[in-house]
Amino acid sequence: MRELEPFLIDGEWIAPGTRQTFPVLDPSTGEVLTRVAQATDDDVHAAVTAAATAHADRRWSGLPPIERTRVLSRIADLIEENLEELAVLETRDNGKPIERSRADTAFAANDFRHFAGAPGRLTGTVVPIDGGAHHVYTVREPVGVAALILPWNFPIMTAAHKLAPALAAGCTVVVKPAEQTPLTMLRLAALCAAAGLPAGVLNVLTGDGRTGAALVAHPGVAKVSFTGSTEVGRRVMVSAAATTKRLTLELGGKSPNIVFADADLDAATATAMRASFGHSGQMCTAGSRLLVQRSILSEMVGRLTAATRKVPVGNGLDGGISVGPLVSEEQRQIVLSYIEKGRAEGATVAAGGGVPDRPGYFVEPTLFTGVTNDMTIAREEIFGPVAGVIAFEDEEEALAIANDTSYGLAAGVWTRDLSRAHRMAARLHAGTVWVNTYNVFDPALSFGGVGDSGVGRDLGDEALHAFTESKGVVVKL
Ligand code: TXE
Repeated sequence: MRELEPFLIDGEWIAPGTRQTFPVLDPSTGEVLTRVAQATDDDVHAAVTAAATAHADRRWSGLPPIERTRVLSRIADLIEENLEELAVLETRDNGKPIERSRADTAFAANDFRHFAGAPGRLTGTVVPIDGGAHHVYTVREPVGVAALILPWNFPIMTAAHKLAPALAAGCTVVVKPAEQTPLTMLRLAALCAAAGLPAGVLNVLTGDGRTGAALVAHPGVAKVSFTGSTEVGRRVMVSAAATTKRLTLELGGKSPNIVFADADLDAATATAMRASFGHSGQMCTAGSRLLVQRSILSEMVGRLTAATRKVPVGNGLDGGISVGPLVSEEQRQIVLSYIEKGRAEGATVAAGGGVPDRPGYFVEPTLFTGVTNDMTIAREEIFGPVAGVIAFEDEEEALAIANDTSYGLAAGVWTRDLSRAHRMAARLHAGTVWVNTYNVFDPALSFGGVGDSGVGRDLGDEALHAFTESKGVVVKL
């Protein structure tokens, strides 16, 4: 790795030069991997101008759809050919277990593979308005310059979730990866160029929230797709309103994972470990509220406690690890303060609750019992390996507790009763409901939330269409 990583504007890799730089750390060790620049307002302007020029020149949208399909497919090929290198880079940058990074990178390739098929499918309609006096049709056009602002928890995957449909729709883009994890996005940009993406179509700026805010405020940006905290998402909405930008916001969650007494308890327990502690709980869909029917409460608490104690913790590159470090010391302090709040508000630590004796930003997988839905740990997104068991009597109470949140990203339901599964799926306020499983995603399935969990959807046709505008054409015959 170089000592300083450049960023990309209009096909040129720009060295940090005299700009302020900041370190990119390995969360497993605290070691400095490299440094990147804090892109300035001038850089933001240059990147947006490059993207706007590429858009105006129709450098990308003007290619035959089959050519765009070819480039997007080639990006998918190159991600797969470089999968191991990208996965190791992701784990070093973010800390996540290497198997997780491999899976995320493979998913990123699939995003491009899936959306590679889209350019030729972006068809309009013919609208029969008045019995033939006019010929009326609609076309789908790219929105223009899209700003893609990424989080640190799934760096390469979120990049692909947004970039693949944006490019498939014919947009040009400026991407700002999270300041904690810029490395795989920079590598992906090099692969996109190698795949034949014309200069200026994809620009990448490193920097923190100031760079993100400058991008959102820039009048040359037509659409913002943001994944991050609800608080910043709201600020993005306010700023974007000034120039009527289109928005997709994928924000936080406090998802319920509901276990009924008739469920397969082995599967429910094993999956609850992944849902709550996978990626150290740094998932917007984390099943951090474990709702358990009272008739099986003591049995499930026994199973969950034993399973939580066995979750393997360690350096993500070692393999076989479920819980790696948190992304930063700051994030660890936030998580530890939530554990303290849980104790102070009367919940019981059944497993974990502390910090393993090793370097890096680790927190033990922590299971609280005796949690009620009004406690802070049941209301606020923790973004750490912390889950709380909440008891319920019956279906109605499970629904009332599950829906008593300002969020609405995802929910899990565990039951062998098919009717109950569908009743619950219909009444849960969530963008995704998983029945007898959790965290199953696909590029074809749209993903996003209701309420404080966001606006619009990543993935699926909905993401593709959200990077387009529909135009009606009316021709008098
Ligand atoms: O998020 P931020 P942070 C949640 C999670 C986490 C908390 C804080 O609970 O603990 O958010 O994480 C850029 N205008 N999620 O501080 O600040 C920023 O540089 C434009 C949930 O990392 O929202 C980064 O690229 N952009 C989540 C991105 O926004 C701004 C994933 C996210 O950072 C900006 C991440 C501004 N004013 C965190 N300020 C999920 N949905 O999965 C910052 N950014």
